[in-house]
Amino acid sequence: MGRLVVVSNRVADPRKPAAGGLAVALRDALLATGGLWFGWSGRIVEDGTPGEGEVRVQPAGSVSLATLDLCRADHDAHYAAYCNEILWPVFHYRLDLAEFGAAAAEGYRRVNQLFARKLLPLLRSDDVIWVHDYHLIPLAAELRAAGCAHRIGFFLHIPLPPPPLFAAIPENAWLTRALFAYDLVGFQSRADVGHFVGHAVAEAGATAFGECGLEAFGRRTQVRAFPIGIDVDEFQRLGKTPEAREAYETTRTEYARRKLLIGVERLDYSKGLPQRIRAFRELLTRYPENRHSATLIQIASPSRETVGAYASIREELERLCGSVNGDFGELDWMPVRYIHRTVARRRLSGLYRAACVGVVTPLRDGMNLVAKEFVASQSAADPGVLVLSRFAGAAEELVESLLVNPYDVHGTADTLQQALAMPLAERRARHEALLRRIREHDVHQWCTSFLQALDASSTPALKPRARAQRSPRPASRARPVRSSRPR
Ligand code: ADQ
Repeated sequence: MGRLVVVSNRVADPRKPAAGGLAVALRDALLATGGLWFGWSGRIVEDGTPGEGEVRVQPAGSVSLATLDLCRADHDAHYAAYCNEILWPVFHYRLDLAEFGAAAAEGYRRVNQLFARKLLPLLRSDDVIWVHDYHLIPLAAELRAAGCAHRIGFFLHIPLPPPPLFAAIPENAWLTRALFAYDLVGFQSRADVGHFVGHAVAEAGATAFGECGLEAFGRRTQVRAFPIGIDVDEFQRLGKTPEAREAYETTRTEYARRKLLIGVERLDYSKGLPQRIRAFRELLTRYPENRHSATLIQIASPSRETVGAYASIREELERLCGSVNGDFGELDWMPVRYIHRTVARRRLSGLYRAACVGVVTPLRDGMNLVAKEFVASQSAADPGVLVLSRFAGAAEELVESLLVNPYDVHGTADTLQQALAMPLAERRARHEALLRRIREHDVHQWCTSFLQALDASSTPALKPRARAQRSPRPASRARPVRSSRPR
């Protein structure tokens, strides 16, 4: 494979452990190929010109980090509006929260064009380009329009909704066409692949070829599921650090007479937090033996706080936690400990280990890495139980967890009770199977299998070059709908 070029909204120094999941995942491939990582710098130029931005390239060991500034208008239309107020809610099945608008779509396209224009001069002929996530769906199409013939792959970290929901985005035809500019399109789950194939067949008359190929708009692309994992060894090493041990021991001592349940996420409406607190209230109501005992530690880190929907979910969560504590709490027992903060990863692994039950109940999630971190942190001798939403991508893999429908508050409460009462032998058997699974499909395997598939994706355009992308709105006008199904 040639040099790996990663493009994502944000860039991190892969040598730094605090860089987080994606950086850890890509570190080996970037270091091995002396790769380039390209993305937004995080800086907003208040009075900058739309469609313009300065790029800075800096070395990080053998890897180069190239970052691009965005002007206020581009940031607001691309990131704040199109990504956060259209793609994020619709892709998480929340049409009701989407704020559609042509200006946002134009800004989204403008920033993708800017990315393409600034990236092109940095490319070498043997580069392999891997584009990440919903911020950059049209990037390959913009690169192709400028003559880029490199192998380009795309991975969507969030879910892809079923065709009728995707079709509600006014620019859905443009987005679908843009995905065909990639040689490989990766999704988190088989369900997401099915949604994309269904949409491409129904709306664009796509036809299938080979095992995972789709053909439309005069281009062929491979479409496959690559469920992302965690670095299990690294997470287990974190669990042995003094900070992790301290978090574990303090928590265990403080809650010696209690049974701990833990939830950890960004405070996002996709994570099912109000439903979880309602289910916990129901647990205390239906199974009173848990009073004075079961304690839910809910860590929800601040996220996109300027977006209205996030402010209201925060208010709702605080109100619900307050009412459970007011109605059930005692002087020596608070049923819910809600913490609106980011917790250091090392401490987090100690907290996961101290808990009897990991409560991971999103209403919709691409994968959900917290579920895998919880499993990796447990002691094999006395492991906790994972309660997992059937609507997380992880549910396709982690079938030995206790799967719940988070909308069903009573059912979730019953399952929490089952988890709290589970005998040791069953906990061990389930944990052993889950750990084996997350080891087999860890983040390194995810990265390697995507890059191998991209390398093997010899699916050249049927026409010499995909046609330049039209602007989002005109392209979204109906194409003839054909109902051919994939072979
Ligand atoms: P996220 O929506 O951010 O990611 P998730 O997969 O759960 O969701 O990853 C969150 C990460 O942040 C985990 O490593 C977790 O430990 C950490 N984290 C969350 N809250 C924290 C807190 N309060 N303090 C400290 N750390 C915290 C998106 C998609 C997911 C997909 C990932 C990776 O939405 O579905 O799994 O990308 O592809």
